[in-house]
Amino acid sequence: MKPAPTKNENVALNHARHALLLMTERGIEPTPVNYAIWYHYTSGDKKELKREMDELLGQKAVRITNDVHVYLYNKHINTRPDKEEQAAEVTALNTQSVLSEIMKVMEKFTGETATYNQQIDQQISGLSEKITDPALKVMAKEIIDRTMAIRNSGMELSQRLEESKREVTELKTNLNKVTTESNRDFLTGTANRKAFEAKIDELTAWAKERQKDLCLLMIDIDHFKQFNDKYGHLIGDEILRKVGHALFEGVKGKDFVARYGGEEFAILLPDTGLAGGLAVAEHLRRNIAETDLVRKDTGTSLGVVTVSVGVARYRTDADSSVLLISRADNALYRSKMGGRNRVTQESFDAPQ
Ligand code: GH3
Ligand code: MG
Ligand code: MG
Repeated sequence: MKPAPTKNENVALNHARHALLLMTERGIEPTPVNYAIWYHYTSGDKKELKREMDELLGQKAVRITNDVHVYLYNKHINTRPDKEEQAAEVTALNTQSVLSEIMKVMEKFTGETATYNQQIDQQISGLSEKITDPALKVMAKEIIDRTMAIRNSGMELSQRLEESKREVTELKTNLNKVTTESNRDFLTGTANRKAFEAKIDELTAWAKERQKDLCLLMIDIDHFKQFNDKYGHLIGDEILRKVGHALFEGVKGKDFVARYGGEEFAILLPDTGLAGGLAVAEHLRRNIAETDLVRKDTGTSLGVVTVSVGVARYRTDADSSVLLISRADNALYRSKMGGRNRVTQESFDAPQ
């Protein structure tokens, strides 16, 4: 049995944990020098260091860089009188790479079976001798203790690692699945409205930042209500699926097809100007209008559906997702007013 940690060891361990927490919160690199500063800061045993750090933390604009840590280390912790020796100590401490040695110990531990107990004991005793800084000793001790506990539990660490690896992979797969499902329209299999809202914000920001072209197509099935009335909602759904499929198949990989709502779709075309957007829209419109829809169950013809399209281009100087959608919507409305089954581009005198 391992002796229980003494009260002092427990206190030191708490300081160590607190120090690591503060460093993580502030995104401070976990080098031994940086760690030493934060360990002494949390333990409060170097009053001047604590006072100076509190002052720095009070000034929001000051970033506590590695250089600031080295400055504080040399001023409050490094006891070597000579500047060159001081620098040597900082370098030695940071390149000694205590943590990577600990990782080596753990790797050894996972890799071998027959001789590993003996090897690990040797490594650990060698390692303990090398670490002189009290703060690092505490950190190393915690890791070594954990390693020993796993060893003493009699469980194969490699087996446990394999198990957790499997769990992590499984979790990732599930997470991906859930994310994909929540972004997809269940009926047509295209992206849904929620995913569209996110994508249009992402692409307008991208176009603005890189000064790139971006086009939006708003597409609405013509007289769809009549189809539903004539054939019923189930056939209506089948047609919606077919139109969604035709749109998806009719564009390139980086283009984004979404069901905007009801019998309306939206397509985002990155790297595409107004002329390109109009060409894609016309190609999709014609393709749909020329396709004879065949009923899946009976194989009989349902005739054709047509779509009306509105096309707008994102203006990188002064524009927004909302304005872009509204211009494409206006253009779509004019396609309907003009007789349907047509493509209309945004009107340049439309309100910005
Ligand atoms: P317009 O050419 O002016 O667009 O005429 P429309 O009949 O397509 O337009 P309207 O807005 O009057 O009707 C849209 C119809 O789309 C009404 C609704 O029943 C149908 N619809 C919307 N969502 C679905 C769906 O998920 N499944 C089915 N089967 N029909 C839907
Ligand atoms: Mg319609
Ligand atoms: Mg509609």
